Amino acid sequence: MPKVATLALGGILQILTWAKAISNRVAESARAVTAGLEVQEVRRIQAVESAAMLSDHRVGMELQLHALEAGASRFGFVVSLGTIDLSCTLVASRPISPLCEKVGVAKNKYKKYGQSYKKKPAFITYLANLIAKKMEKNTGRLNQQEAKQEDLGINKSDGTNKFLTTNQGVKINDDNNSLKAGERGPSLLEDFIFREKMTHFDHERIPERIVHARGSGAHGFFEVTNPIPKFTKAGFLQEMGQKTPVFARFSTVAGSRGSTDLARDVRGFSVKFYTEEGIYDFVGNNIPVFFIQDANKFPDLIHAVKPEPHNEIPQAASAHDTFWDFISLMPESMHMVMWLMSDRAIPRSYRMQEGFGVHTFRFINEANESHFVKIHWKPKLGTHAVVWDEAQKISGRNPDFHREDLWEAIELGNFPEWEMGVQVIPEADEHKFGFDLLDPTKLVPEELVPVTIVGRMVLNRNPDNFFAETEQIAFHPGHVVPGIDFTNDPLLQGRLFSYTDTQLSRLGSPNFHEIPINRSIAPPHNNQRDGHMRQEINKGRVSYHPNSLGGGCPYQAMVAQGGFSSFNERIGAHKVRQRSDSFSDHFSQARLFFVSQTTTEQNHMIKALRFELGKVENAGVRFRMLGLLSQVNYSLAERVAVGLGMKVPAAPEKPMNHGVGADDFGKMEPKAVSEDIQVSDALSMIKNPTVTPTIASRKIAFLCNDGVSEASVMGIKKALLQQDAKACIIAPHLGFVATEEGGAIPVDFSFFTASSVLFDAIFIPSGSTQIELGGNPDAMEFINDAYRHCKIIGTEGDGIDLLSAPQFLAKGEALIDGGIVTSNTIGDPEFAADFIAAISAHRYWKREEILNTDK
Ligand code: HDE
Repeated sequence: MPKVATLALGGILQILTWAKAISNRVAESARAVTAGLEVQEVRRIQAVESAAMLSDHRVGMELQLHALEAGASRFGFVVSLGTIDLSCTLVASRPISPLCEKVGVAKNKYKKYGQSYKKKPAFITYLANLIAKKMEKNTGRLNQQEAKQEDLGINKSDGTNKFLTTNQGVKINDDNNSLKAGERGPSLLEDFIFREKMTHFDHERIPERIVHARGSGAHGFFEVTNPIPKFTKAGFLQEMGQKTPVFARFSTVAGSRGSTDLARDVRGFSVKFYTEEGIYDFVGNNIPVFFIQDANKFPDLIHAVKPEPHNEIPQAASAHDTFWDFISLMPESMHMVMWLMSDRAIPRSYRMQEGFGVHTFRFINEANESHFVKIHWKPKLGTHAVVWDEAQKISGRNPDFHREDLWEAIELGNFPEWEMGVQVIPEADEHKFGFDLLDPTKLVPEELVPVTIVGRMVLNRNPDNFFAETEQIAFHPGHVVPGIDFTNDPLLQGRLFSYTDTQLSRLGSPNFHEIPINRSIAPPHNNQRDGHMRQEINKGRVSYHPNSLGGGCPYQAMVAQGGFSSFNERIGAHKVRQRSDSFSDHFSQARLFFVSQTTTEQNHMIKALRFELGKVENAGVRFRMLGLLSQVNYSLAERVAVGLGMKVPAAPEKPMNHGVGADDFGKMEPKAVSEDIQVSDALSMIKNPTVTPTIASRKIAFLCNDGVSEASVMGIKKALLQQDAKACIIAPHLGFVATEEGGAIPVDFSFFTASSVLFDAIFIPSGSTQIELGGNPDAMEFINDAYRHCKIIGTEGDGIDLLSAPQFLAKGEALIDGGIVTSNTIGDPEFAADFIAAISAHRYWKREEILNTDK
């Protein structure tokens, strides 16, 4: 919480305590203040230094304003009105240079507003305006990073110290009983308080997003670290250090709003940039390609993956017949399917996933030159995943795992961060590659066109209200600013229609741009009018263009004035309903992805396919899928087939491609094109595990029994905390565990409420009684799961004995591996360092060679 500015009145008065906030009306009316000044808080001062001093200033006063620190955007003043003394915190939309100014307030002004309570809002407004005018002279550049928070402040409300009222502002005396005819009689229709409350409740839900219903978001900022005016004139990418407020939302695709975070699915990765030139929405995924090439197939794809319509099963899962039936007839999906079967589809955290714009966009510079561009986000914590068995268990243990992780990280100050990068391709190179840049089932390998980092995004503030912000935010790939433009990718073109359309039924009105979280900080002015829930009060008689009665306002902007003008692309073509032949290589990049993975990652993909196809009941669908997989990589198909107890067909079922018009059936089969590259390490998470190895924000479970060594617990806990990791004490019971030394350590979770899958690593401290945990099945499951999921296990002193407890894993001989870090002594600094280094590598994947009997 930023500090509330302390002020003085006449240089003498000091605020000692803040108390009850006064009516919202004061803040509301005062917020209309100009020059970027907004009254954020108005409080009644409970005590002042001396009542006598105050009385001197009751009529006619001199305010002395103090800005606390250089660059602060928050300051305040105190004013004494009649018997109530008010402090006012003002928020400026720009940093204030250290300010200590005297503002004289004439007696007659105070008299004009009088001492009546009702007129106080007006007086506050008057004062704030006065200050605003003074400030206009000595304020710096707009503090863009805060601009959206200040804008949202307009709509924030807080019931603290307020009366309960109806929506019409009438104070409610009894919110517990409805109006009845007699104590035991029927309820009365007259009860407007009950009817209003119940009606509002009855309409609290809105339709969830048709896709990406499940998600979570946060506020933050984007900062330019490498301006790129050479490629784009987009205002927010021009200057080093320039900051733009953002709101990011991450989501799964198929599940409904209450579904688990850990579904095997693509993750949505959306960022709303509140730029000075209007809203720019980045609406991407954590996977750089998509299932289909033409938007017209999107409803089919989504119908196929959503729960089956007759029984609405399964929720948030692609492992069912209709999904794989569709895929088995659409070879264009094979590249995306490879990604979906990889661990990319089960991220460890929203904070540890990449983001991709998928489509090729255009950047347009001041000279109106166009470059093709692919946008990437690279997480500072590296790209990490969980394993499938773990994902399924997390779904039961904590379906809000990703949501909670994002929330907690921000609350604890571990602000998630990504670098934004671009792959820029000159117009002249459009046809240089074996694939078509307009084909959204293809990526541009980073080895061919490297990613240039242009800035970073930091998420540093949780929303105040999930519904108002995360649920009501409306993204649209068509929300662009001058300098960013579209290509003819047919998937993108269809999206440009769909996103506004969907908001009309989801948010219920064409005025969804007025919802605070969607509102641009560059205020809109146009002739659009009316509609459900219109907030803006457009003045004047003119709502058309051109006009003379309104002086021609609002007027059009020339390109030089920042007016958006679409890129002047030359198009000379026949009107056709047809797929370009250049889109027909469906297997090369799918193969590139598979062969670029490490053996561990390939094994995970094979298991995922066995799981997914194993859930498919129709043998024909499985068979067709094996046929398509054999076109990607024969050994992949063979190993999947073993798991299904089937044989790979000698040739795939023909025609393979059913995603064609009736007259083209059998004529648009997949074609192989010469491959641009054989292997791309950038596609593997394990080959690119972490940007900088770190354990920051990782959670380590300390398995403790009564009698645990306090020295052992505290020593390692301290070492982990120093690296910004989180240590949680898990014990057979809540409360405290008694220590060997005679002390007590507070317990965070019992074995009953926690589980290994919710942690990144485990530590078994020393202690003579630790061995007894071997008799606790929950504790044993904890260790077994950590071992099975290749997590790092650290232990010292007596803790080591627990690893050889008979209950721990059948494969006793395989116990000690590079992922198990031990020390015979307590407090060995080398042990702590080794343990930390091992955790920062995320997992000890080699252990799978022992666990994975099927190679
Ligand atoms: Fe979306 N998509 N999509 N999509 N999409 C929606 O818009 C759609 C596609 C993506 O956090 C919807 O507001 C079509 C690709 C994200 O609020 C809807 C097609 C990519 C989000 C819609 C696609 C995405 C959505 C549902 C094929 C990655 C969540 C609710 C032509 C580049 C945004 C909404 C958020 C949401 C349509 C394909 C990303 C229905 C027609 C490709 C991240 O309008």
